[in-house]
Amino acid sequence: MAHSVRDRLIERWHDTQQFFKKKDPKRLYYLSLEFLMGRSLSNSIINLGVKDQYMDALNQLGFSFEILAEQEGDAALGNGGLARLSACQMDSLATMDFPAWGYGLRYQYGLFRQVILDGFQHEQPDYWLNFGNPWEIERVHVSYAVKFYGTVEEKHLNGKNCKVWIPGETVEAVAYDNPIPGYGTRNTINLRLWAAKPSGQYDMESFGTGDYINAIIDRQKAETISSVLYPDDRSYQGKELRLKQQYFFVSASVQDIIRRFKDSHSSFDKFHEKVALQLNDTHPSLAIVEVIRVLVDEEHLSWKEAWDIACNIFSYTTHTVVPEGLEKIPVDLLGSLLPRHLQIIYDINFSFTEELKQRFGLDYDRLSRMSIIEEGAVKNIRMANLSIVVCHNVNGVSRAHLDTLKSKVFKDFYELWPQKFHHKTNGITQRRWVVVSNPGLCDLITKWLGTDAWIREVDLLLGLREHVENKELQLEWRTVRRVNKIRLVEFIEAMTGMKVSPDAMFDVQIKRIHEYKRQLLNILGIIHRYDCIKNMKDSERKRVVPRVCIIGGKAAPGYEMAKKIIKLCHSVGEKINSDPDIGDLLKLIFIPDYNVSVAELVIPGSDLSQHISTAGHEASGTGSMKFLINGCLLLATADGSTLEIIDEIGEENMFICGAKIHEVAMMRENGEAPKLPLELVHVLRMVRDGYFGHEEYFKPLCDSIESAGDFYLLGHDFPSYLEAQAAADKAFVDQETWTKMSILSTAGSGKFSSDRTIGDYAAETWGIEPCRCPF
Ligand code: 26W
Repeated sequence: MAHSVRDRLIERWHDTQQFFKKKDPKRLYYLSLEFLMGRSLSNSIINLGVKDQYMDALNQLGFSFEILAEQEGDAALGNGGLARLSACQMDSLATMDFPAWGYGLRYQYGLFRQVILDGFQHEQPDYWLNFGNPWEIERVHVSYAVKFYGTVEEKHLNGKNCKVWIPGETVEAVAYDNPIPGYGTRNTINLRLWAAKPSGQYDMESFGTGDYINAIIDRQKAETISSVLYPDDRSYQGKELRLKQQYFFVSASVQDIIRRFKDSHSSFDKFHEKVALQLNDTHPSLAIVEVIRVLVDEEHLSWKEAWDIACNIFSYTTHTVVPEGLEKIPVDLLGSLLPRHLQIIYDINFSFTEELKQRFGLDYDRLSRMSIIEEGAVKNIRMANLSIVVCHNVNGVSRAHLDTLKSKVFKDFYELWPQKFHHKTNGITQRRWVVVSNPGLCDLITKWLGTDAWIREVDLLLGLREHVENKELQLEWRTVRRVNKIRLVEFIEAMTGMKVSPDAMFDVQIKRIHEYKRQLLNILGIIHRYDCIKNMKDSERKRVVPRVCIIGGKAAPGYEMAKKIIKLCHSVGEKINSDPDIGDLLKLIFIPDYNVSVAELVIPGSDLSQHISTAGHEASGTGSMKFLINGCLLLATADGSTLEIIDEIGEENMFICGAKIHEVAMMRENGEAPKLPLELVHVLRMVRDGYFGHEEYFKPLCDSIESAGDFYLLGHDFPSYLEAQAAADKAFVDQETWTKMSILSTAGSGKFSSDRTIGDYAAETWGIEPCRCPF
């Protein structure tokens, strides 16, 4: 079936590329080291508009589409938020007919599989290409040599002094194309992923030495460049392989882009009118240096010409909130791997610091803060500074994120170039997150709006507000949600062996495990709830709203605290779930190996979802938007994109808790360790006393709150968190009110479509226009 769908995809993909070539519009190239695409089959047949035909054909052959679709594995070439964002944005770019391409790496091993043994996380390799990948087209003839190491020599060529880079190693980049079909359009754009292969050029040199066996082994080593995705989504460790990956993908992409441009242009005069390059965080920021290098050293443009082009074509989006999260590369490492690039970075930094001196005088503190080179015991290149200096546009991913960039992370740069800084609030695609994953709700929305046009024009969802009081809609809404809950009940039983009741409130927190995302706050709240129920009289128990608490997410393999949180979740779950006093009143489930496909199943079946990062730490957050559009209520802190969600659907339709961003800043400045609330002290006592076993192993978790300053302010936020939870219980008892809140959540979610995000980027950052291929 995949191969038959693929034929259709290739046909449209081919027509689209021909059409772009003929029209020669300004194109967007989206550079990202991570794409979390998930499955492709359902998405493809829906976007191609052939779902009914395929379902019929399969039925005739005696297969069920649902069962078949579940056989497909996820393409998990990314970690979390940033990676899923790029996938959603590709869907919007295709659907909105933008002449865009994605570029990335074809990792042989995607994000690790999470296996839980005795409550502990273990990582297993995700060899997703084991049974072949029907969605990619290998382009053996589209390949480029990528150079590493070596030396730079000065040469005198055609009356000019030139720099010539003599590489020490060459690796071949081979293209694998992944068609991305738009919805309701023939346009099918391309996601080109590069794989590393040994280079022919390299062969000759090493085989010449006579050491045949070692030459073969060396050849194989080339392939390691694209072998594995780094599973850490916050810290940079200055690893050589990571830097090689970045440059490998950037160099191949830049060569490809320049070659395509030169196919139809004889000079670079119009390059900036035809090309926009978007950097998804700083991971691809070497592209800036590579473009300058190719234009100066290989195309023989002047430095000024190359510089002007670079400044006009690049834009950068940052996904980071804390300065420590910014990427730094040791100068020595970069200098040995990419000697010519280091020279160019120094040249850029020289002119930049000269400009700074002119503007601010000899303010050495400022100069050292803003310099692209960080001085110190180890000299580093600050990739964010490099990106800001060159890019014409720097975007944050939510309004609150932009405020933080202006006032903290990039304060100095904001003072210098206020006009560069903007935000484009993130979004998610309603095609995958409703049409594919929640067909019941999709049909219901279409029925009540009287059109399915909302799948391309999401603002039409607002029309649901008119019907919110309609009892018939409310009943149908509850029925659809109930069916999704039952599907989730079955999934939970299959994954964990636990039977849970669909009558309970399903309370979900699924995302990467991080201290700042505060899964620990959630678990401590659950212990508190458990303790309360244990101490209740029978008459009181009758009033308890039954809950199924669901937590899922992966911890970076080296992140000890996150791993402890996973274990605590299991230990607490074991205790609660087997306590006969508790029965169906409370269950705690950990869903293993959380990924895109799991999210597609869990989100439509959730009643309440939690987004409770310490205010000021989540740049945006996009999980919340998927829950919102599916009519799941949010329990959240006033952080990242939640602040904008409040504006759209109203605080009265959500459960908001915790310190505000400015309060967090104040408490941290004052350095006061506030007194912990008694309920929290009691709950921590239970953990410390070994109520859930493993007291030594859990000690650092308790210490982080009680003796290490409670950096993430669990103590401060605990009471208001419990209040928000109580408010959710109260609302759930009145199912009619709850249903109305749920309908209003979906109705108000339109702003958080990636179609809106991409529309804003296209108009305000990239300057590209739709280019629609005729049917
Ligand atoms: C390997 C190093 C590394 C470092 C940072 C890999 C990936 C990252 C990302 C920037 C982390 C990330 O995914 N950030 C999230 O980006 C989302 C999309 O903008 C936001 O919604 C989240 O708030 C942000 O945490």
